[in-house]
Amino acid sequence: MHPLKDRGYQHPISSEITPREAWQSRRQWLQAAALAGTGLAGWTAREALAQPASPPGKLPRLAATRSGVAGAIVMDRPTAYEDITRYNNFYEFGTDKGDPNRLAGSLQTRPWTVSIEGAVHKPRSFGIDDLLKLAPLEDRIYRLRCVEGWSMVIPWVGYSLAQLLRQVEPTGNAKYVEFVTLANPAQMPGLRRGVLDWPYHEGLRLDEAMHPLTLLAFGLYGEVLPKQNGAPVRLVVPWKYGFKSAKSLVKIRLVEQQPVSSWTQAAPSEYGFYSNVNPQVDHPRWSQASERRIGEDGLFARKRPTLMFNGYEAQVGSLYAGMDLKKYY
Ligand SMILES: Nc1nc2c(c(=O)[nH]1)N[C@H]1C(S)=C(S)[C@@H](COP(=O)(O)O)O[C@H]1N2
Ligand SMILES: [Mo]
Repeated sequence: MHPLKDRGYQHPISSEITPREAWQSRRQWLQAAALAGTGLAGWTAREALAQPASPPGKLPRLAATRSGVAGAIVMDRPTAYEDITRYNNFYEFGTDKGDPNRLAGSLQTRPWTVSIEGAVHKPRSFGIDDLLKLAPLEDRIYRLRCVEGWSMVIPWVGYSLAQLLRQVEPTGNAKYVEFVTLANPAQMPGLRRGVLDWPYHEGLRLDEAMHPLTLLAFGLYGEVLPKQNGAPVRLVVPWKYGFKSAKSLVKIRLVEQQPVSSWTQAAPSEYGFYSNVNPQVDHPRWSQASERRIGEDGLFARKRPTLMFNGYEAQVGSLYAGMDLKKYY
């Protein structure tokens, strides 16, 4: 049985509503649900009332079209904009969840360039406006599962990283991709603390980076990214723990050797290179079998089971065929 079905969740199937209908307004959501013929039978009153908040409309809008990528739209209810933008991990602005929302205003997101270098035939620097125009922007709704045990559902705007990587033509030596993010002490008060090795850096295997679900995100809820969520451009790798999804990217390097990421450097026995979401492989200090969905806490809080590869097993499972996922955590 589908793990969410038996807990009373009934959603219209993804082919019947568009991503923006999923969050644009309570009325649209109800209409979409009714059109899909499922009604609200399986929803508790609390779920029906706790509609996703729409974005405040203070940031520029980003036009996008529905994504055709398999798995790009999960039908879990999107987390409220307020929660997505006030409960963050962005250690460059401090380690408390509220710090990025409070302090990221100092981040200068323009002008902004992302340089792509290393094992590529056509190394290049892209200005943010060129990047935005490089491929059609798509609406995608992904689960995001933090290694700490909480999750959200975020309606992103962006396109597959593969579209960018193809432009620079990786050479035969490119086996991995390293991501480097901004480290500017004048703009980022959190850099004063040595909690991580700055700049924040992450890595993927080339085939993971080329997977269509791997997203270069420029926005959420139909608007440009709020600074605390990694403006002006970030990575989103939905089947991996959230720390793999590096914010505010400035450099992408194609390399031959497996990169060591900031979190692996800080605690190699706790945060491995792969960090695929896996309910069967516990963190050394806590279980990863279940998660708390942000916005669902409170009196009627219930934990959700964590899904293998965060629910994207059908799309990405083959990337890890034959691998011991306990060893390659
Ligand atoms: N540069 C940078 N990127 C980062 C982080 C960070 O501290 N710095 N935190 C990561 C972690 S642990 C998570 S869970 C996600 C959180 O993304 P969100 O705040 O947009 O939900 O961003 C990831 N990307
Ligand atoms: Mo995280």
